[in-house]
Amino acid sequence: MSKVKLYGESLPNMPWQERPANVKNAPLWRYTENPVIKRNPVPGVARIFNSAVVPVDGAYVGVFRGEQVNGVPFIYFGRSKNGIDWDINPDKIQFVDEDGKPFMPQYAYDPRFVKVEDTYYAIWCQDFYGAAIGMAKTKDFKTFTRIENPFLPFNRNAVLFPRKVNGNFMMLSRPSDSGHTPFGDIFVSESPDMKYWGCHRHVMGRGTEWWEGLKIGGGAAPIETSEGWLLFYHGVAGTCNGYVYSIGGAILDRDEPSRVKYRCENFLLTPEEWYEERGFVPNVTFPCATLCDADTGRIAIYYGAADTYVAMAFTTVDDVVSYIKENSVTTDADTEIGKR
Ligand code: BMA
Repeated sequence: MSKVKLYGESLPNMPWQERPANVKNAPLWRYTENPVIKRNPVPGVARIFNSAVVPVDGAYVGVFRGEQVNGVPFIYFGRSKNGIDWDINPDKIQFVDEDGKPFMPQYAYDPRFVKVEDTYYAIWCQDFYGAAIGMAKTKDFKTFTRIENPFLPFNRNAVLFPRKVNGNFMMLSRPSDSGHTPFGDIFVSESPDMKYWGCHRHVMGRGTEWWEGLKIGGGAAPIETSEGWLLFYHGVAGTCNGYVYSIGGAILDRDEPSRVKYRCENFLLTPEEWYEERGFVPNVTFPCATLCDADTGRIAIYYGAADTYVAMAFTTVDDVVSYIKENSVTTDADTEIGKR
């Protein structure tokens, strides 16, 4: 039983490895068999990375960023019994619009997948006169019904909360430019109906620390704990040799998620292994999903590695929350309500 309460379901069969003896001080440890999805995983798809999974009926399903052999990314669907070995459908997801007509974005990438009430929502980046957020919902993983774009361009990173807060759906996002964006803060927006979004609040800005000094963006769906919403996000350093993407951690107020309670000044994980340092884009660790077991406090993080692979890392709610709290540095822009 963990000291920090993790709200959610029991997942006794979730992927898991105990902390290795040689990882003493780090808050996360990598799966020893990484990467879990390797190159050329499906005919016509060169790389799968930055992808998201959810538990369903004792097994797992996921939405995957599949970079086709012509370089264009689309969203693919997959299933797994154990959360590690994935059977990915070779045909990209064919969305329908709310009238049931086929819908296919020009491209689609970095999907998140979040269950809210009885519906699963996929959220990704697509073209809408520039990079913007696309969304779809499903209940059966057969029909994915596109929901109209929640936000104006440009925005490439959106993450839904797993439940309503104060009666409204909540979504984190990171307004940007349409390119490789050398700036960016995380905001939160509310919606009563998943259609109209407003009450925008600033959550947190790029960090004062070098590893996240250029920009930040949402990662996995926030995890509800007794300390607040545990958020794994990405932070980017701009080096003379390109961007470096690390995984960061923060804890948001449960009732007012635009207030950051704790924010870890250290990265939780940064590119160190060959599959993180070497690939289509070197030096990228990009979290998009977690699996959690409310009984034990175990957390598995799925992250994209070097824009080429899917990798996993583990922690427990006690380990990661205490690490974030012990190393927390917040600014006024973090702790304020974020309304001007
Ligand atoms: C970001 C996004 C991610 C990608 C990262 C590193 O801007 O496009 O999909 O993983 O860059 O290339």
